[in-house]
Amino acid sequence: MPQETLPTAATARNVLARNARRAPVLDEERLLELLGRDLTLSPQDRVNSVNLFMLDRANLNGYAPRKRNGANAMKLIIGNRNYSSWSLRGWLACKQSGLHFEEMTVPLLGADWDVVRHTDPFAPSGGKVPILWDGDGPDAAVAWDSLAIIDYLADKVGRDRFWPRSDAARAMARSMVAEMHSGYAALRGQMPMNIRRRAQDFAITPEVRSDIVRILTLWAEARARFGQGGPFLFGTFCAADIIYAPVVSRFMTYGVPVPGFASAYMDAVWSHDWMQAWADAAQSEVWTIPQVEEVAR
Ligand SMILES: N[C@@H](CCC(=O)N[C@@H](CS)C(=O)NCC(=O)O)C(=O)O
Repeated sequence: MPQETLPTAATARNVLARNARRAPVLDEERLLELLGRDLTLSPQDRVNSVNLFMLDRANLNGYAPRKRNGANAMKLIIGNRNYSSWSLRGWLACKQSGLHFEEMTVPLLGADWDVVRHTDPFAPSGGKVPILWDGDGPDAAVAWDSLAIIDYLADKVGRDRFWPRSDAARAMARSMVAEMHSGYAALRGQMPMNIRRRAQDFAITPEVRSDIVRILTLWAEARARFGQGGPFLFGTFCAADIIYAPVVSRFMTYGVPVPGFASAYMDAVWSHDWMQAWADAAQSEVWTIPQVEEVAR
């Protein structure tokens, strides 16, 4: 796994800054031409360019989703798969919806991030990912924030795809999701998601320990009361599993010791096809975020 940091040299960022506003459409041919003419690129730079290009094609010059079977495809903008836990949740939510969507990955906190985050596609969220664009032109629907994306998609395809049917199970699932979304500050801050990494002898602080205990307690209760129909928190894969999936990854990265039932649950999440696909893609990403890597040392 490459550990080098993103280059600070002017790369595709400058190309976009110079041309995106002037050119009505910065298409692939034009971008490659500009890159070839103006810049000497390292392999790392090329990856950034491709991603900026993908973004450009989708949105930089106005939102223009491609059609599939006559219907507009939704577009999900996500950050680095290795690090962006909220992106993982938004992406899993799109998978769970069963709807077709296109995805665009932007490397967070890299040399280009400060430029990219101020472009139009990021305006609704104020420069954060994930963002889901659905539709065309001024009437396009846009949902940002992972929980809003879950709610938006559940409204679109039916609540049962995302939430347990019984009132008792659903009330608990919704509460667990809300709690993850608004809480666990210590765990989120001190154990950032880093899918590729396996930390040795990671020191768990008392604040993180109490977040972990709370999460394990909730997992245990959900599994015991509502988990009969399958290996996930409420039996079948649902919004609660989507929201806790990055926690599974964190527990693995930082070597958190867990009881057997939690280990079995984590195995189920980790071996889910979508998680495997996400983790594989995270493995092949070349970007690193040094401040997150530092935490695991
Ligand atoms: N509450 C939001 C959080 C979104 C968020 O903080 N995303 C992070 C990536 S995981 C981000 O965009 N960070 C880049 C930045 O703030 O510059 C959600 O649920 O989606």
